[in-house]
Amino acid sequence: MRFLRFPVPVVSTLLASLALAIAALSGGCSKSSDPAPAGAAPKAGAIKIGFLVKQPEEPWFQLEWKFAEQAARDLGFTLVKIGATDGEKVLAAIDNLAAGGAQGFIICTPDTLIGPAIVAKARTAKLKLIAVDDQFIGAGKQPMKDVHYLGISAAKIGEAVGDTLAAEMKKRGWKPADTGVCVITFDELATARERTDGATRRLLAAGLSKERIFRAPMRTADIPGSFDAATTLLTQKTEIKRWLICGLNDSAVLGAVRAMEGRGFGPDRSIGVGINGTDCIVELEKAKPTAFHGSMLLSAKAHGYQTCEMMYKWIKDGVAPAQDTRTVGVLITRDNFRQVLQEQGIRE
Ligand code: FCA
Repeated sequence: MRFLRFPVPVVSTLLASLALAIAALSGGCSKSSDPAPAGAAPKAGAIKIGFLVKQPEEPWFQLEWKFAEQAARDLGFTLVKIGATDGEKVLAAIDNLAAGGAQGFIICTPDTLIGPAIVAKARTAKLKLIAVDDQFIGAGKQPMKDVHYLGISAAKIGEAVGDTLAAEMKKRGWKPADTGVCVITFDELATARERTDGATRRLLAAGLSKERIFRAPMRTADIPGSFDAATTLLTQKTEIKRWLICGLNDSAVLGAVRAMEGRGFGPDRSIGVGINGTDCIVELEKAKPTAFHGSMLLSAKAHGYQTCEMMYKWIKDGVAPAQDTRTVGVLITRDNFRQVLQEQGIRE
């Protein structure tokens, strides 16, 4: 396993200005970076790489694409961005990529259990494949370690969330006995489970009792899914006076923060720490602090740019990438987010 350092600063435009290119290939895949003149067919032998994401509307994935576009410009390949929100779209997109002359693709799959089907299709189509963010699950529910993968060190990042929540609880003088933990879970996704398990482990170590750690499963991994999960929990646990909130990513925590606000738990009585650092910028920019204390900022550049670079070298020079690469996160809060996001090339 290889660990990456945090990425070097790069110049970039605002997140908000990112164009959403969610196009099925048949409906016109966005060719974001083509060194050939507009309308011209790619030169014979030109490199074309697909980048498929499961939730194209989320800032995290838009940012991955943005860094992928940067790689396409720097290295001179054609990037095909595809929003693949379900298994059928993924399989159709692979066919279309092959028909369109691509040599490989990078994918954050909408369903990790279709990993074997993706591998089989890629093999038939002679396309190279790198899984990003969400690792494929194969036989016996085990991760498919034979598929090249770049993802986060999920357990460690989850543990850092737990440590941050525990430290904030202490700073405010809250006693573990008065405090409950709202763990917004999405156990069907391994990287999500590892994150929330990591946070839970550290909160237990900090003195929170098992009886006060409540798991609230999301039906969908987005803000409405988390809002509903937290609302159900709050309806049941009316005796809890203060809450700590963790989840798979920023959206999971934001949904719970909104649900808490609706029931009178503002920043004086709840604390949330997210993961991604890219989907909470508007929240941190709010003039008045909310319960969303901060987030573990991940390296969108490694996930977007570096996966493309790996794929490009694999296609061009036959150099296969590392089998398993894990990236780290750094805590951003209202105090430092502007500076850190600028350093990481996410904001100007
Ligand atoms: C998963 C999550 C994303 C992001 C990524 C690294 O795919 O759904 O929000 O955290 O891992």
